Amino acid sequence: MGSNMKLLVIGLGGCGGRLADEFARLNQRARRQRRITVIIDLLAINTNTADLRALRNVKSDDQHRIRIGGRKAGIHGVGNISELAAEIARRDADKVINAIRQIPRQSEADAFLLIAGAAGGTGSGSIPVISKSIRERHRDKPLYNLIVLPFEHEERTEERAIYNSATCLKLASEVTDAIFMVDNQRYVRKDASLRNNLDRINTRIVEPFYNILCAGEERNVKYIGTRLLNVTDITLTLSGWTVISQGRSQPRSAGFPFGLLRLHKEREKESESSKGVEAMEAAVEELSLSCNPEDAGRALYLLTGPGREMNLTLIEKLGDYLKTLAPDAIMRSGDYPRGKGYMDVSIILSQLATVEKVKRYYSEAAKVISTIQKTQT
Ligand SMILES: Nc1nc2c(ncn2[C@@H]2O[C@H](COP(=O)(O)OP(=O)(O)OP(=O)(O)O)[C@@H](O)[C@H]2O)c(=O)[nH]1
Ligand SMILES: [Mg+2]
Repeated sequence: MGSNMKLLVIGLGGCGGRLADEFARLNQRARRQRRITVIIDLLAINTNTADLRALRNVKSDDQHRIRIGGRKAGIHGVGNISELAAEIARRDADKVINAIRQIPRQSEADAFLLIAGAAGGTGSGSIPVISKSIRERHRDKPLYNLIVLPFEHEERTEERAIYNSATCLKLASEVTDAIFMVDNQRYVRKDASLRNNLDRINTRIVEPFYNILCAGEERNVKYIGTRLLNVTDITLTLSGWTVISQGRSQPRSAGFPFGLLRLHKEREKESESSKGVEAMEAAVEELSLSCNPEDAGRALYLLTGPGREMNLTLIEKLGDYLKTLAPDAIMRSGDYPRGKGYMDVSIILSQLATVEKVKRYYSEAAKVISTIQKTQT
C-alpha cells in the first residue's frame, strides 16, 4: 500500500497567488477524476488586495487570502522593490504561521510548496523570508519552492528583473530543500500564442505535477502497477535546483486516409514501447527550464498510461534512456496505470550541479550592484 504526496501550497505575490489558484484546480480535478486529495490546503499572500480578490479557487476568507504590509505597502503592492517586501514579510510572518496552524488537517501534509515570481517585488522578496520562518516551525516537513523566472523582454527592459531574480534564488536556495525552476520564456518560445496569456502558461506550469502527486494513491486491484511511486521516492529525489516536465505520446489516429492504410497498419504493429519512448522524448524537450541533464544528481520518471500496455521491460527501457542523458543521477521510477489511449511520462531532474541561467543572473546582478556602488561614491 502506498500513499500519494499531499502538499500545503502557499502562493506569494501576483504570480504566486495565481499559480496557487491553478494548483487548487489541479486538486479539484484529482478529486473528481481519481477521488484523491493532492493538496491539503492553499494560502495566498500579497501586499496587493486587488490581486488577492481576483483569485478564483483559493478560499476567500482572510485566513486563506492574507494581506501583508498594511499601510507600509499601500494597496497596490511594493512596486518591484523586493527588499521592502522582505522587510514586510519579516514583520508579518506570524500571520502566515498562524494561518497554517489553523488549517484543520495541516499535519497530513507531506511537504510545503511555496510559489512566487522571481522578478517582481512582493513574491520575490517574501518567499525566502516566509520559507525560513515556516521551516523553523515545521522541521519535520520538507519545504520546496516553485520559482518562476521572467520573460526575456522583462530581463531586457525592467531594471530590477535580474537583480530581484538573483537575490530571490540565492536566498531561497539557502532555506529550502529544493527549488523547482520554471522559465516563463520557454512557454512563449514553444507557442507564440501564449505571449499574453498567463492563465494558459499557468495551466502548463502546473500540469506536470498532476500524475506525480497522484501516483502513490492507494488503488483498486485493477490499478495495481508494477512499481508504485510514493512520497518517499519524491522526497528522496528533490534536492536543490530542480526542473520538472511531462511529455505525451502522439495519439494514434484511427481513421487514416486510404493510401496511408498500409503505413497505418505498420504503425499499429509498433510495440507499445515506442509510445513510452515518444512520451519520454517529449518530456525531455519540455523541461521547465532548459538545463543539461548531465548535471543532475538525482532523477525520477513516472510512466502513466493504460495498464495493459505497461510492463517492466518498458519501464526499464525508459530508465536506460534517461540514464544515457543523466548518467550521474540516482534514479527512481514508477508506473501509474491510469487513462486510455496515450502515455504520459513525467520527469524530475534534481540536485542540478549548475544551472546556466542562475549563474548568469548571479553575475549580471553583481555587475548591477557594482554600478550602483560606483554612482553612489
Ligand atoms: N507564469 C506566470 N508568471 C507571472 C504571472 N504573474 C506575473 N508573472 C511573472 O512574475 C514576475 C512578476 O511577479 P509578480 O508576481 O507580478 O510580482 P509581485 O510578487 O506581485 O510583486 P509586486 O507586484 O512588485 O509587489 C514577472 O516575471 C511576470 O512575468 C502569472 O500569473 N503566471
Ligand atoms: Mg503584484
